[in-house]
Amino acid sequence: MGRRVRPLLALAVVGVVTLVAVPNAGASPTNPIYQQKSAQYVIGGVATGADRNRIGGTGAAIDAVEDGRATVTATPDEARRIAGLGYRVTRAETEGFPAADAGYHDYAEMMAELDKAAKAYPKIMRKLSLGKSYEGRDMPLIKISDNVTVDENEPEILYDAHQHAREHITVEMALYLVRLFTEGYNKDPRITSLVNGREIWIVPDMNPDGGEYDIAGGRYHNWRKNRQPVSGGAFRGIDLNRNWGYQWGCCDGSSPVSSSETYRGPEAFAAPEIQHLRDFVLSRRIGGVQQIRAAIDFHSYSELVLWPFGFTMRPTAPGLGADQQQTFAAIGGQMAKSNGYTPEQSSSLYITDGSIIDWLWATQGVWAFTLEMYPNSPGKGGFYPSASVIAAQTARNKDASLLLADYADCPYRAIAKQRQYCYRG
Ligand code: 0X9
Ligand code: CA
Ligand code: CA
Ligand code: CA
Ligand code: ZN
Repeated sequence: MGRRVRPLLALAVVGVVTLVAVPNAGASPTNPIYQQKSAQYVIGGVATGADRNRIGGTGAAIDAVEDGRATVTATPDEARRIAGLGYRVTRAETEGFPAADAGYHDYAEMMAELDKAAKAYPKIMRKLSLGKSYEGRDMPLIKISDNVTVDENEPEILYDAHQHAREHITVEMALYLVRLFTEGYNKDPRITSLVNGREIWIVPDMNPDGGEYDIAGGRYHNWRKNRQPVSGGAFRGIDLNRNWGYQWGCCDGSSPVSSSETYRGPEAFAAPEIQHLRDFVLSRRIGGVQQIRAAIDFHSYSELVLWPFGFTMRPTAPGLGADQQQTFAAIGGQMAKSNGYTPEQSSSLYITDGSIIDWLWATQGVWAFTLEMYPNSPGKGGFYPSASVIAAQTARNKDASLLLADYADCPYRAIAKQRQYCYRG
């Protein structure tokens, strides 16, 4: 498949030229300042490399230097120390998305929209909490179903978005699904029957800290990972989609180096955001039976439908036999037909170890897909497509999303083996 553009990681790393990574001198992993909440500050009077080193020496992360001003991410103590060195320190205004992209939802706007929907559709929608991100942001968990307060015996499906900070269009996708299932209920018969016959879980924002950091100061920072300090505070961020605990770090599909874009973390499930989704999924295992049958993990960009495994190029592996592989390929192919994406096993893109879909499938038997959304080339905006495409590019995945929800009762229907696998007895 070499003809295809492979925008994903390779192109991602060249983005911010002004970025200066300053390793943190006297940082200690037990230093209590790392327990404090970080924020962005603007530092005035930053002219020379010596200025940057002095500022970096406090432990603050220098995000960018422009026109004599540095934007840093710092704890309150670090900010005080920078001020103590004689620099002018102000809190960076949180301006949300750049004005031209105001159509995207920042964290506060996302929360407001979810609260509004939960209030408007209390019979079929609940807004719960998955847990808190590293910096303490609430991670919403949405349930949509008839009799929503009751755990009914209905196939469950999970949609999660935004493991990667700069992939903001995936949050829009999750919000689209919330609107689709709520506003379409008792209007569109297909939606009505899915809301009645399934329990739908939506996690719109797996990486709220990274997402807010990526737009801090009204500029994009080309950020991918979460924001927890690693290597004793020298760097920040674990790649959440390399931190899952199945074949973690096995196969050169992630990096052991903490400054890397694909840093897998010091151990599997080191990121609190990933722990929370893992614990939720495990909590859906009832009487030894995982209730979640299917999942879509939304990413951008490349316009792909991907299925397990990512850790090996082999189409089958222990736990993924020929029938399962064919079922993945059949459903993936149908989804791709509906949205015009390219369907393939996830490793045909590149090997990834510690990804969510490998864990969901191998340890929970969840039919898990990754969708890489719009665009399919860096020329169309890469990770930052114009807000004007949101409506079309989220609606484009309506059928793929509904199709998988529909299959959740018995995915083997896709290869006509439902008798063999689903209705024995
Ligand atoms: O590298 C990733 O995590 C995904 N691409 S992205 O540019 N959005 O970062 C692809 C993941 C595909 N592989 C698996 N899901 N295993
Ligand atoms: Ca907005
Ligand atoms: Ca129900
Ligand atoms: Ca249930
Ligand atoms: Zn991604």
